[in-house]
Amino acid sequence: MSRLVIVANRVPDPRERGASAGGLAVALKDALTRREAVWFGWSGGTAAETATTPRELRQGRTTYATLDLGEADYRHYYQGFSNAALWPVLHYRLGVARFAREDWIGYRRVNAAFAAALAPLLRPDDVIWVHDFHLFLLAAELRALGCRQRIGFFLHVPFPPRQVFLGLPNAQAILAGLAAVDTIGVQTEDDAENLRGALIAAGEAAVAPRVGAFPIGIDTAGFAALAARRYRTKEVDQLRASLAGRALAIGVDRLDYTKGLPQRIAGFGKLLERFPRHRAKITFLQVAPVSRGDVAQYRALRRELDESVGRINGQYAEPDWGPIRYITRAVARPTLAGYMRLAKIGLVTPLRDGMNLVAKEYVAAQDPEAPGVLVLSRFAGAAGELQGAVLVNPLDPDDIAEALDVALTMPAEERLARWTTMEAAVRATTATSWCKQFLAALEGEEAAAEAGRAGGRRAAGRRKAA
Ligand code: GDG
Repeated sequence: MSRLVIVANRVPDPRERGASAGGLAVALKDALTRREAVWFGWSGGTAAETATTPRELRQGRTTYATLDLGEADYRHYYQGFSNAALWPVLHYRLGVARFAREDWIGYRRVNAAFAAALAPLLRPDDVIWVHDFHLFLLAAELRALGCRQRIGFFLHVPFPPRQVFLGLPNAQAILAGLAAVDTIGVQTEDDAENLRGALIAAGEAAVAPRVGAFPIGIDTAGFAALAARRYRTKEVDQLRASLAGRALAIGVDRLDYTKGLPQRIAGFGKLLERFPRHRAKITFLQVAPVSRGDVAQYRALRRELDESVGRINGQYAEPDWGPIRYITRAVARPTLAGYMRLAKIGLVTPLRDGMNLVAKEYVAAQDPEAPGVLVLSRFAGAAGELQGAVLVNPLDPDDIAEALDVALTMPAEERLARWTTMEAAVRATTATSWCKQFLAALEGEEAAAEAGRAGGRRAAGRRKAA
């Protein structure tokens, strides 16, 4: 089997295991244990200049190869073009995006620098899988250096309608860069349609047939087992005791303006205002670890949330009950799994999301005897698969309040019926199946040809022996 080369903006630290492992590392775990692999990308650290030679660390069958980013590259490539321009535009928020020509130049420079540092590590039969919007141009840069390996690209976030994407300065150049990719994966059919439309509009119609939907999943069985195990631990017992018999609703999101947090808090406030019978009967726990805390928009979001949580708590709290608990630190993954199992409601209301793994984790974490209710944004990729959720428009706090009321009063049989369909869906599409499907599409022809060649060699061997 040929070697797999994963390229992503961030490379996980292989020394940090277990509790802190998350995201892509969990999703790729299976693929990385099956074959020889390299994981290449940014170390997370900065230096005066972007490094030209990666630091390598080998663990098991994977070599982790990382580069520090130069200070200016960090500002222009990462904070600038990736986070301040591409991230909002890909989430349909053209108006929030901030463009600067220097950021685009920095983005191109880092994509080229990554390609130049990666190329010498490559073997002719490697298969390269590039992840996410930070590295739209990497494949084209590798091709310019003469790389002929198969290259796949997967976009974890949504792809907006072409009219929105083409509003991004340099959109044309990004789409042209995708012509260097053999298989282009996105989360949903809608994203695939949007990307094909943008490619056609940009004069890259020949690339459109290479785009396909590959919805990502989680390690469903593993997360379910973790939640069941962690349900009876000190941390979860403490939370349970503090609720004093009240229902728990939980939200878990990086603190990001695409996750719909202000609207969600407002929705919870509306529930207490419009449905007074739930007052002092439900507690909402929002876990929102700060990410990208050095970007102005994220600081503003934090201030807004501090204020609205404070206002609602001030208005409705009783001496022995506070409506909202809001934590801006990360919670360890096993504890989070236990909290999700304890929660009667999973409140997942992003304004836009490529998939949203929290929705799937909440479903996997439930007690099959008494599952909770998922309240889910229609604009999360996961909504396509999780039709058993109570779907809401995340921009409408009244809709969220009504959905919470429906969830709190839902009969047990309906809860079970809805959860059963969702659990089947999260078991059908897992992290492992996502990986396999994408790699099969990427390596399809190659693998089939190799099998054919091997078959031919075996037949020739038999003829010789005969
Ligand atoms: C991007 C796309 C797509 C969150 N808080 C804590 C914590 N988390 C974990 C969750 C979940 C992960 O982080 C977040 O994944 P999401 O999918 O919800 O969202 P993004 O980070 O925006 O991911 C998204 C995803 O890529 C995969 O393709 O689904 O649409 O935007 O696993 O549980 N984990 C721990 N503590 C926390 O406080 N341990």
